[in-house]
Amino acid sequence: MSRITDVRTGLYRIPNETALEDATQSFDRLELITVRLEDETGKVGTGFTYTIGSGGTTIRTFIDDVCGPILLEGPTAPRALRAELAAKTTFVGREGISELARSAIDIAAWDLLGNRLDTPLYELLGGERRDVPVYETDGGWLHFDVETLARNAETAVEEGFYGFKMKVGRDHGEDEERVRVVSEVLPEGVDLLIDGNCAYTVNEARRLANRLADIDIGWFEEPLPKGDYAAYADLRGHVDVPIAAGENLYNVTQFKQILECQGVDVLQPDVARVGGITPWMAVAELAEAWGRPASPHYVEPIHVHLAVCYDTVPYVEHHSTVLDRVVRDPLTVSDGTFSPPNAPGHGIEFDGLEAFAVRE
Ligand code: SMN
Ligand code: MG
Repeated sequence: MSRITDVRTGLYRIPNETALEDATQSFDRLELITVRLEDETGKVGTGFTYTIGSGGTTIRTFIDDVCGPILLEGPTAPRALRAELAAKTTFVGREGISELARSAIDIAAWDLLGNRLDTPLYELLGGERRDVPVYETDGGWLHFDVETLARNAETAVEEGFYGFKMKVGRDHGEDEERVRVVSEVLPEGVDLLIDGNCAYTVNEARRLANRLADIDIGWFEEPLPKGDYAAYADLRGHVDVPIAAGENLYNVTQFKQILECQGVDVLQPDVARVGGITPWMAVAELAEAWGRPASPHYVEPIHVHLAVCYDTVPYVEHHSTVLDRVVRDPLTVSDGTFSPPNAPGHGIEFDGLEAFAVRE
């Protein structure tokens, strides 16, 4: 197979119109770190990862300084390339900066393969094109007062979304009221999902779940601190609501560990953080083997290709409004669904990104 002859990276900071608030984070700009791979025949693959504000310069430097030379020497088939990168770079870490960097490269390698074979990503991965249900995240942030939150939930229903995710975790009395108001707006068939962004202790999360026990909640996402699988298992053993986690898990082993601890019901791998498409598929297969749903976190223009490969993906998240600002043909929601584009590779073409370039 043709070798990689050119590796280029980019760093972009795209401001959010308003900062998006959850219980532990404020998302006031999207940082995109892009990787462009070109092979000796002139075919190109593009990948990216993101942060919610900072860290991008370090990720870009890691790609340029550590991964770049390996890419120019190594294999180009995505799985072989991933194995090579893992062998040569995990000594500096299997999560965070280095896994974000490897994610961007893995996505670029699959896109390059799709472009070489003139085949859309979902087809390359063995999936059949179909409509994928979508749930809405955009209206559920903590900075919305309860009236706005309820209106946003109503709009999501009108637009046909299959679920509405709202943030909790700021004030426990307020949490209950906000969840009850939204639950009254959502009709049968539109799932209510709540996301704690790691803000609770086991006892606090358990009390909230018990107080809301009469409401049908599709999942309680990230109730507890990142990585504390024993705490997740403790909580899950004491509440009925399904527990979701995964946006802060950075490799297949961590998903295996939280499953083995009995700490999770719904796995939420993020292709731009878990190491790319190759490990994302492994997590989806792990979920399938355990009889658990996998529902991807964020980055829907890539996840829509991956979702069609599995019957165990109930829906994809709709969240990428900031990303959409710099993409030529953003996915559109139709009857509450997305379908993957038929262009070769992932089909994402950036447009207007240069205006946000960081030159350092
Ligand atoms: C979230 C947090 C940070 C970036 C993107 C999305 C959020 C979610 O927790 O689940 O949508
Ligand atoms: Mg979340």
